[in-house]
Amino acid sequence: MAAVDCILKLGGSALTQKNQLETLKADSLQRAAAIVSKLRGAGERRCIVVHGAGSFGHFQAKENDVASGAPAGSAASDNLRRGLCLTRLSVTKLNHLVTEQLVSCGVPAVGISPFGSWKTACKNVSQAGIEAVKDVLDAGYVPVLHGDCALDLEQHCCILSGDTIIEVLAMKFFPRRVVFLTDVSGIYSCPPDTPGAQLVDSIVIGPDENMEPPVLTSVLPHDTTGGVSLKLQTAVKIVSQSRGAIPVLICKLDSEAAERACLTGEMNGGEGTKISFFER
Ligand code: ATP
Ligand code: IP8
Repeated sequence: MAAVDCILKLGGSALTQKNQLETLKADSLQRAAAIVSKLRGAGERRCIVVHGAGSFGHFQAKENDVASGAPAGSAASDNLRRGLCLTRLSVTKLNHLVTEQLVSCGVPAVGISPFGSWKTACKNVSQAGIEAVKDVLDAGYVPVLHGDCALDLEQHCCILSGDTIIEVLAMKFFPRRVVFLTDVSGIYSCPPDTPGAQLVDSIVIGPDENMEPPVLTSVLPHDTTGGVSLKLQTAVKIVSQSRGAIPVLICKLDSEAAERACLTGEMNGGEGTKISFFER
């Protein structure tokens, strides 16, 4: 399979006001689309964009407990099915907005919803819709996936985070780098709104997937996929399973560092967090 240059996660917290139902940050979306356009202009033609849900999806999923699905062995209730439909309507609305902005910046972007081709068993990915992503890339388009609902073999359905999707894509496509663009400058020693929180420039993953330094995290009450801690878990897996061959960078979408991180994989101290593999 031909290599991919960059897998980019546009965080739901960066693209939307995560606390206000279906509220887009239009300026941030424009900035994100301009970055993808520059990546293509710089010759990085094989890139994959994945975006989170932010305030498009998490509220509906939380309200209807879509992440828990139905108890094993019992049928899904009408309420659960309706909740799944409402969640999907919301995330696909954001996917349309993101794809539309990319196309208007000259990027040949095509939205791909994971629902249907990605499946889970007890919330773990059991089937990934890789072929569709590969075909779209090979045909010269930029696939734009998103966190979504998934049908689950054990519990009817669950929520599949964009972060989990990225972990699977990274192992299949082996990109030169994975970049997470979010609403804060990177990973902090503790939640960024906590007194004394400090941006961590570098996190090193040891041979048994331990993280140095360790960090403390928090999550919004309506976030159905675990917030920044899932992002860290994804980053740890990508770096350790590739034994450092795929670097992971996390920085703020609304920053000068974001463009450079995506284009070159370089970031200066104080600009974000680079996650790399322990070397003896
Ligand atoms: P989505 O899942 O909707 O795509 P996202 O990927 O943009 O969202 P979140 O999961 O919302 O990102 O994580 C980012 C948020 O995590 C930030 O707004 C920040 O306040 C919070 N956070 C909590 N603890 C930390 C930490 N130690 N370092 C960095 N951010 C943290
Ligand atoms: O925001 C969540 O995806 P994420 C998807 O990438 C839904 O974690 C449907 C809430």
